[in-house]
Amino acid sequence: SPKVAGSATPLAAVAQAFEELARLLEAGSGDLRLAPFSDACSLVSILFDSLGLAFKFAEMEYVAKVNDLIEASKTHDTLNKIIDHDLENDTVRKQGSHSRNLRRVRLGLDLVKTLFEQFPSSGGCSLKEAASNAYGQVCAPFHTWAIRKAVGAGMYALPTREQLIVRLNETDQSVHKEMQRFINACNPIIQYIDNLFLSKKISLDW
Ligand code: 1PZ
Repeated sequence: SPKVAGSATPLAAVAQAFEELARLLEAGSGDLRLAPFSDACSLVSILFDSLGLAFKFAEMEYVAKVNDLIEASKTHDTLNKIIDHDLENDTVRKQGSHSRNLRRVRLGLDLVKTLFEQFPSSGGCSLKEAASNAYGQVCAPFHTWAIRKAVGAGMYALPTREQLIVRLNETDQSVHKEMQRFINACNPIIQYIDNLFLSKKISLDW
């Protein structure tokens, strides 16, 4: 698994990045900058390395969306501005637009957050069950039948809970602690993105 400078584990690095982002959000009086946001989202992909090859396509899909936002940050300063830009061009929901990719990346964050919230305790349900539930709750309503089928098949290739903890270089105790840090930091970010769309009269049913 990749080593991140200055952080003990991949999970701790991701948690720390989102804690810093949550602090920026708080300090920024309601305007979050796109560059630090997309950098933090980019870091989440190090968790894919622990999931195995079956989720390579999910990683590529997620990374493509994040990279589009990184690219957009060169011309648009804030999350707010990319949505305004797409509103002016009537491209908010258009495939490949920055706003649509922001919506997709937000779904990815919510998926990880929800899985962490439902991460089984030792002796609890399997990782496959927890991940299937989180996917079904968060992403499946917005994915096509073909994608849902592929994800369902991929679930069988997930590592066990114990294997995942070892691959993440965590322990039974530390894994829940780091996941909780991410959950706490990610909640206001997700809420902020939803409010951004809603404040511009854009629904979230897509
Ligand atoms: C630790 C997390 C384990 C959970 C494992 C569940 C994996 C979910 C796999 C999701 C596969 C998504 C495949 C592609 C979906 C695309 O159709 C959509 C629509 O794209 P568009 O039409 O706008 O071009 N793309 C997305 O929804 C992108 C978001 C994917 C979210 C998956 C990333 C989750 C991050 C996990 C990090 C470990």
